[in-house]
Amino acid sequence: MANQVAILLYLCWGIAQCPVGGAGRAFTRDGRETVERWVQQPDTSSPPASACQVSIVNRLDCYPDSLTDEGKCAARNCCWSPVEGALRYRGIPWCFFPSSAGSGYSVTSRSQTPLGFSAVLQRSVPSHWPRDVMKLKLDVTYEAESRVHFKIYDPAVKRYEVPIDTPRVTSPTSHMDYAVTVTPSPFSIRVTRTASDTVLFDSSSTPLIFADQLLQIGTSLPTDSIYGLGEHRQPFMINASQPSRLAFWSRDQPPATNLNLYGDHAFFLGIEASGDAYGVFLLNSNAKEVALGNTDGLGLTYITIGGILDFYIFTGPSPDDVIQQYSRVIGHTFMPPYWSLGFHLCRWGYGSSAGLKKVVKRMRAANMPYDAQWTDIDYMDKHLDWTYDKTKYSTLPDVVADLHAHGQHYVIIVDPGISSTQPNGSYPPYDEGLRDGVFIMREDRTGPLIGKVWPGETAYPDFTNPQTPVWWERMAKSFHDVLPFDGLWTDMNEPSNFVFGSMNGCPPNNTYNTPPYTPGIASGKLPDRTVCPSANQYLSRHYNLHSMYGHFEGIATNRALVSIRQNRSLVISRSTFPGSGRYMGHWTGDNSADWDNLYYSIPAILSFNMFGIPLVGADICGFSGTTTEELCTRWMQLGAFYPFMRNHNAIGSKDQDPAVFGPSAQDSMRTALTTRYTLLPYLYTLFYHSHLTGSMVARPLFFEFPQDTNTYPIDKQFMWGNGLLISPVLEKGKTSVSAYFPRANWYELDSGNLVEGSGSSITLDAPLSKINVHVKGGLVIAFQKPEVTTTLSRLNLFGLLVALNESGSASGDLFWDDGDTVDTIETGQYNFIDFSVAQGKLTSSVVKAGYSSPAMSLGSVVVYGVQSQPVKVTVNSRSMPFQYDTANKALRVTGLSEDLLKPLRVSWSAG
Ligand code: MIG
Repeated sequence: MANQVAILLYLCWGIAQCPVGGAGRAFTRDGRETVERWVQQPDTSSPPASACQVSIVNRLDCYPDSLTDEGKCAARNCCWSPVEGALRYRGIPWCFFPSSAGSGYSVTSRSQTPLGFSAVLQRSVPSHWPRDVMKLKLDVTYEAESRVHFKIYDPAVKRYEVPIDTPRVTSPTSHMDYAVTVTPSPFSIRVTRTASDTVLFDSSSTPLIFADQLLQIGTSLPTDSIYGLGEHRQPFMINASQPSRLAFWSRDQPPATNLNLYGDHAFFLGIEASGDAYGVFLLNSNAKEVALGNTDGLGLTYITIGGILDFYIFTGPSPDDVIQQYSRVIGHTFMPPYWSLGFHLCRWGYGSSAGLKKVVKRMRAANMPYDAQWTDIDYMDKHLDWTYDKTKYSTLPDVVADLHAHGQHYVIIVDPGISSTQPNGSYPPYDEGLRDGVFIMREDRTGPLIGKVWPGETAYPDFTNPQTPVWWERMAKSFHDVLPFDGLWTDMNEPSNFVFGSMNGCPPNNTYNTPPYTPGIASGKLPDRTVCPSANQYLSRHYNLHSMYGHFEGIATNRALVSIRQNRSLVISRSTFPGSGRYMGHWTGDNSADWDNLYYSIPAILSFNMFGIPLVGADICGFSGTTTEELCTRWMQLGAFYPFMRNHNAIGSKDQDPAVFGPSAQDSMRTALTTRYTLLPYLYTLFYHSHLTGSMVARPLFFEFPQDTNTYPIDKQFMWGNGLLISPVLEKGKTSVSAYFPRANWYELDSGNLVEGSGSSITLDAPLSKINVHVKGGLVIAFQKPEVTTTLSRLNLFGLLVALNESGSASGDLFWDDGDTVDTIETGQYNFIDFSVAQGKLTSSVVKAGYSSPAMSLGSVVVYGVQSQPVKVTVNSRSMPFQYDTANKALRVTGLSEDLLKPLRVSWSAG
């Protein structure tokens, strides 16, 4: 009773909005009354008069469930302050909780640890959130020269922590590029890059809150140019001075601005005006949000509703350094099978195996380079996983055999939802899954949680349970015996649910389903389009693990495939989490067939490369809606430079495979495909580097030109590695493109025509038949004559493209193996060759020769930027005929057949 009075007093606080009558009631975002929020509020004194003076960015939405007004807001005892002007549409709450600054936490003790220091933090006045953790521990670990790790957690009660492997550092680093300082009262932490004195992280301007289901920490920012914070639809550069909120909670959500999409990546990279870069990673898988922009100065505030505060700061200083440092924490990409870098074709609704066969045939007749055919849920029998429709798709096994006979590969979709309504004993995935206890359990643990997806009512495998991958592999294996797929496409794994929470909804008045605060996610309700957060998984509540569902499914799926096929395999997942790149690639989901979506694919691809998932692509030509010949042509051209290239569309939409279009569109598409296939050895080598070091495959311009501030916002052009610049047309009706060229020599890929980059934009010709690609001077790129599959192109002669820089030199490398065997690097079954060029001479050094069949033979050398007609060209001391293009200053030597595993020496002497 006394407690209730206290609650009432606390709620009335004397704020202007304190309602007349009906006071003391609090509501969750779906309008249900809850007492829980207020139970731990011993502070009955009036708040300071400034309780509603909360800067825009620090406002915690008190009424996220629907539109509100002053009266409704007052009924929740919250502050009311409408936002006008441009800010009005940015989702800034008008009705928000009073300031929770209180006196914050203070450091009560501090101690040195072998790798850093620890501190005990104590709060004396509770925040207005239930279950404040009044005593916290801070561990700061100097993990590496350019990486500091700090954790704020409850030392008394073990809380949920994200189950991914991160480096365990045991020996101190000899040198640190940063300094960490702690202000004792109120507590704040600051990380400075010592070389530049830049403050990279400073939590002093935002109150630290650490309540059971509301954790908040903020930081200042040394720059307003930041990148990352996915998965969201946004330009690549996020302007941090513009107030906005980004929410994170994996969701089956077609990309739209400001909505939380399929994956969760709370990592960002900032580039400072000096060209130095740094990175910040919050390792936390709970629903969360990041508020950007600050009326008090540049800042960023994290709010998460569970777990702990677990941060990594990376000091760079180059952008590429930052990404390598981040990848070291989350893990490097898997080495994709070579064929997966070819062209993939898919659609939802081939209708029948005859319909599918027709498309395969016309693609072959049109001579389109094409490595993999996919089928979507309509190949299944009643949408049941691990079955196929024996009526409509009766000849599917023959189609697959035929693909394999042509050196092509086959990928099928598999959804996580397992039908729970098949007759007993008729559907092993459910029967055995139930027997093995692999499904996500209801809140009361009386049985599997049942939701609804394509096959009707479904249970959801809990891939965090060690039993589940075993069962999953068994199901995959017995289906693979029938239909030998080479890759698996894991869709719907946010996980998606057509009903709210479950067939019976979610247990009400439950702190996981309706927590005290819900971040600004689409719909405002955690169970929306997914399973109840209160459901039980092996490792924890779904509440904690939700955004990792696709990650765990992908790990299990990758392992199953590798074990079944005994070969490198392909998993392409819709939902991803930090570390997913070790096992899977990603496609960017349900875009639509319009020019806007064509553009937004570039920021998405660059962001996922930063997130350690370089094998990424968007649905080429658009998933929903009707594409046009022009749009699809432009999209095939751009898509030829997605690290993962797949054309896919929705059921009901018109066919959009390249072979369905008219002759000139087909020619343009074939040219784009041929260009990609020619460059695959270079792309593959970039994946090797990514696998080894974490550096990115697709990169923004500023990674190579961090000193050139003009490059920071550029996301309509991008690069492959540090050498190829891609400048696509992204607008309807355009036959030219304005492209930015940083200071360097750039050569048009096919002609060698020189563009002297001067840090300005140039208008390039871009007829519908052409995508502009330029090679940076200083680079050697290995290529191979293209074919209609990689199975064939891999047998062809190699070529070397040398692009000379201003001083006539260049370098590059080539990684090569059989493209299929698992762990070739670990077992030494690969080749690695370094190329360098100076003073009219190209030489190679064979760093590793561990793979010999078929032989690697060099058929041609092309050199761009040879200033005058050579008088003589020798290849391995033999004089060879050559052509010299005077206009473009390009030297071509063809008709060679040199063993690339022996040192190579090509020289051209000036006339
Ligand atoms: O509820 O399997 O993003 O690529 O074609 C839609 C059918 C389910 C969503 C995927 C899309 C796929 C579609 N799927």
